[in-house]
Amino acid sequence: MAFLDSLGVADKEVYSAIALETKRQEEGLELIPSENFVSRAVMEAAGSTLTNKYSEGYSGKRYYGGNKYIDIVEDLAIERAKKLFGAEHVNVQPYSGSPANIEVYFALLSFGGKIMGMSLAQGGHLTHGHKVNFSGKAYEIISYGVEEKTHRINYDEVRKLAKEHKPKLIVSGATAYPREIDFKQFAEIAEEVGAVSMADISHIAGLIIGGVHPSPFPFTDIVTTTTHKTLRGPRGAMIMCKEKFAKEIDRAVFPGMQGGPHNHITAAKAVAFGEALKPEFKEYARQIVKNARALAEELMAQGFDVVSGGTDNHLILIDLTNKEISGKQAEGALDESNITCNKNMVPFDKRSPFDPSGIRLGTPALTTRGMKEGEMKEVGSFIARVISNWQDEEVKRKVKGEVVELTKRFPLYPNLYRM
Ligand code: DSN
Repeated sequence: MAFLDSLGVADKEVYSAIALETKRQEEGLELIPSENFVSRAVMEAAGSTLTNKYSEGYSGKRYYGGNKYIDIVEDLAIERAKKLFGAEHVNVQPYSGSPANIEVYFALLSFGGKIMGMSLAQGGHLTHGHKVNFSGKAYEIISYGVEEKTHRINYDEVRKLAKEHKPKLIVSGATAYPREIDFKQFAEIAEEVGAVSMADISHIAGLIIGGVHPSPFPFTDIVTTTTHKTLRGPRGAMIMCKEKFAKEIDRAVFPGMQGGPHNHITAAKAVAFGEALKPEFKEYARQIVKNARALAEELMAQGFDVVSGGTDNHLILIDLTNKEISGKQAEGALDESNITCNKNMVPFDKRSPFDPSGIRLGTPALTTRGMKEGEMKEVGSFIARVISNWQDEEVKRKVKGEVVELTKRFPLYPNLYRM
């Protein structure tokens, strides 16, 4: 070979950044609800020779030769995804969640067509129609949110809005909604107004597999999900749909929007789906929810205002308005103590998205490390100590030490990327 095939020898600069990031992950408490830690097997597939191959098209119908093994991998990913969710048709090629959503819109609507989705400011996603996103620029958007009093979706309001505006597509799903989503009601509302129903289950896909969140199947027409959140696979996405939408969806993905599929990632998706089919994954999903509940309870006991008064899923949204700290300041202070979360808007936030009133926390990653309710109590008290003393360097340093000690009891990637 013309190059040295060990990264540590071939490129010390990149290797050292990866090693430092690995150490950061090992020695920190990862509480961003959309993040997780993949297995070594998933990582190995993602770092495989499949990155070398072009495969535009679909299994058995490719635009390049030499795809017989790529077909095996893509077929495996599709079959496993179908089994996991009970989906009729699956496209595993979407590069990530945002392209997947845009591909669905591209498949179903002409530009200017009407889409109804949850507003980002109240828990939705940029691609559900935000004005700075392609979805908000290319389509007419009708946004729904949550009720001011309960911070929950009011399905009567959603129905009223749908009847008034008659969208062509109704999108359900969220990135900062700690409560159960009633996908069945969404599908019924869509049917009542003659719209197609779409559920973006990116955040909760793993919980659905584990039976701890209601599934959008079989009633929802189209379901998108990323594969790297609670599903614990590689960074990527897929689109699942009823057979009658299969042709349009596949054509929107390729040649409509994308080029060659990322075959190494397809392989990693197949491996992750194989893991998610095992009974242990259901246990993992159940523990995510138990941990989120335990963390929410501890935080409420410590005087935090938890949006909607708790959680049904993997995610907790804290409104810091009653504390002397903004979301951005809280994110920064926690980071100094090796606790990673993200600042987030809370419903009806009076502050800006760049420095909102809240932070968003989640338990998928810590649960992967093996932490349980007892550790969540500790984590809640770390968060409380840092936020109550966020300008006190000594407290932040002390908590950081305790965080590192806790993480040592839950090793993540032993012997991987050492300096
Ligand atoms: N970035 C994802 C999240 O954190 O929820 C959504 O795309």
